[in-house]
Amino acid sequence: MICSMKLSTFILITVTVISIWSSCFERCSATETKHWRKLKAVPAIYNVLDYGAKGDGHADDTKAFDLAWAAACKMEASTMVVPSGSIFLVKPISFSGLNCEPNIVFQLDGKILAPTYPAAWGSGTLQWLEFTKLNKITIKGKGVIDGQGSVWWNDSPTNNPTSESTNTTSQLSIQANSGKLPSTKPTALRFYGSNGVTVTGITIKNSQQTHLKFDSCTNVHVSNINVSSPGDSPNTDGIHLQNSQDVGIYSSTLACGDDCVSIQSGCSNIYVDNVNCGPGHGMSIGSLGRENTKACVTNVTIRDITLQDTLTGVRIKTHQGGSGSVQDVMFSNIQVSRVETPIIIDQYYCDKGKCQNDTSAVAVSNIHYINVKGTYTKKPVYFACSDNLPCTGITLDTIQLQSSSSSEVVPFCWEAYGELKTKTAPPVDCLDKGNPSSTGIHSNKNSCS
Ligand SMILES: *[C@@H]1O[C@H](CO)[C@@H](O)[C@H](O)[C@H]1NC(C)=O
Ligand SMILES: *[C@@H]1O[C@H](CO)[C@@H](O)[C@H](O)[C@H]1NC(C)=O
Ligand SMILES: *[C@@H]1O[C@H](CO)[C@@H](O)[C@H](O)[C@H]1NC(C)=O
Ligand SMILES: CC(=O)N[C@H]1CO[C@H](CO)[C@@H](O)[C@@H]1O
Repeated sequence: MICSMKLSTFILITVTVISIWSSCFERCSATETKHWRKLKAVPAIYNVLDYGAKGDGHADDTKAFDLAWAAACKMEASTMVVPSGSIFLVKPISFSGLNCEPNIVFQLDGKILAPTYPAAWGSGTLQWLEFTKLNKITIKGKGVIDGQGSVWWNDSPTNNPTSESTNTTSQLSIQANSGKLPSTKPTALRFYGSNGVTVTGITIKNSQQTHLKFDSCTNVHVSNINVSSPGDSPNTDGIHLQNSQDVGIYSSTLACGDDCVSIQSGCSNIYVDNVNCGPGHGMSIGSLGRENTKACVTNVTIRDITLQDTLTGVRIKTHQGGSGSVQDVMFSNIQVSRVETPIIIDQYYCDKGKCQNDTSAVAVSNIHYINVKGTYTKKPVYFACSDNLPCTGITLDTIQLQSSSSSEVVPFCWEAYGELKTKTAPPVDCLDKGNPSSTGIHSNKNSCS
């Protein structure tokens, strides 16, 4: 009796709880569906053609891009569309994320062209297309960003129109009342202060200077992009990373006039996989420590890279007088063809005529080379480390480098400490075993933690 009463009470309570819960569930899901319908009713797609862009490659479409962005920015997970089949002439522009909703997609299937007439650039700007202060931003598509950089590449750029833009009546009329291009050459596409950045599929060509730059960004994913500019175009880095963490660069082709990938101060947890580089200056960490600055780079993996006809293969370059450190770097599966110097650490890097000698340096340690193969034209291995602060923890495993001419050259080492994990070809006998007796580390100056 007592027992069955308890049971019926239990059933009653259970039924009540279930009915309350399910009625709540119905109400909640109903509002959710309504909310979802409301979102769907306003298609969150913003095509620049609907905002007045002409897309004829001559008219200035900057305003239309500004308007389309302003609209897209207000809606979470919206898409701004730059459609295929059109060419958009766009002046320097900033897609700012201040007061924007997160998760915007910039669908680039058409072509964006940089103006070549000086008036478009004012007194100079650091970048042409800027995405800044965004939370989750994706640029994807089959489109092209063309910096038309050749007008900037001469030492004293004048307003001579490029061969690619001869019929630019509107451009020429503006040129008539303007002078030269500014001396500051812009980066074509720059991301600043953003988290969760994806760039995939697009082509960036003939940048005025660096093609793609990430500064102060976290969680960056770059894949299947194509960077293309001539081998003799000055300072046209492929991808430049600065003060950025957790960056992956995958399956891309980089042909340019400077470093294919350049990893600068403040970068950590960088992963580069399956990249083809050339022409260009190779894969670089640095230069670091310019003008006595402190630089910190840690945890970099660069793997499955092919390089052809480049200045270097994998390189670390630091200036005398700098401080900070480069630590925990792995270069693996690096295939070189006719590369001047495939493996290089240069702590005497100097990109002007003469640089001051100095005892302080950016410390370089735990640098691993695994499976580096192919042909070189100048020197197979070049380690020029600081007298005061030798390189430590260099390991070489499975290195097979042949001269592409008949004369083999011996590796060069200066104050470079580490070990050979396997026999190497050529033999790298010049590497000092173990650790230097005095490391010379100025603990505060070189500490990065
Ligand atoms: C990259 O783009 C350039 C210029 O548009 C083109 O010539 C080249 O074939 C492209 N490379 C790849 C791998 O798509
Ligand atoms: C080093 O970077 C990789 C990404 O390349 C990351 O997965 C790993 O967790 C990092 N290691 C440390 C110790 O932070
Ligand atoms: C720096 O030191 C090297 C080697 O001792 C020397 O040849 C060079 O002249 C010095 N450079 C300057 C600018 O003092
Ligand atoms: C031949 C040609 O394409 N001419 C065009 C050059 O640019 C002007 C200004 O945009 C156009 O009006 C012409 O049709």
